[in-house]
Amino acid sequence: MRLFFGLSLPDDVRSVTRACAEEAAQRVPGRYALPENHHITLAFLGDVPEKRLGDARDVLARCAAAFPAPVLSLDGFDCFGRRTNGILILRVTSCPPLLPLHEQLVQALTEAGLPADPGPFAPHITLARHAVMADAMPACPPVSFSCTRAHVYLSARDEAHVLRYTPLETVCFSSAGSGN
Ligand code: 2AM
Repeated sequence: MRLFFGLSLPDDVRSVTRACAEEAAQRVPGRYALPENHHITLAFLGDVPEKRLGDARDVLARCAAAFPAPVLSLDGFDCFGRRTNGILILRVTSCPPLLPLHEQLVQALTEAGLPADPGPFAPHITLARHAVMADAMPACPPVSFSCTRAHVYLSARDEAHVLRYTPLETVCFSSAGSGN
């Protein structure tokens, strides 16, 4: 099974990212992700034997329990890769920053004998692949939200061959200092 660790979006934030994608699609051609699939990747594992799902969950649970619930903000449109055939993203900033969490996850996965893509890591929400970027992009609404939970996601195609990201396991961040 193809797995990754990630953060889901509250419904109201997903409405904003959906609207951002719809607005972007007016000027940026590309293969747009399903809004249901909008997420923030924390670490990508790749192919993992089904019997090791519990070990992957334990890694995420341990690292998340030691990390304060982050407050995330959408930080505008950007592009990974080539502007003529790139990945259209929304940048995400986090308080505290997510890079140390990503590094801890990669280290803990490696120690557990699980695969882990070391990065580079830049928090983002993928809106479209094979995007042809426009010279000017609209502003993205100033949205902030708190994330209390992280998920082990399954990346798989459904019966109609549509790619879906499904949370299989859910774990909690530390509540220390977050007011939760
Ligand atoms: P992204 O949209 O956040 O970049 C499932 O494949 C998800 O894992 C992708 O949507 C992608 O999320 C993320 N991912 C991160 N590193 C990856 C890699 N090396 N290969 C494939 N997907 C990766």
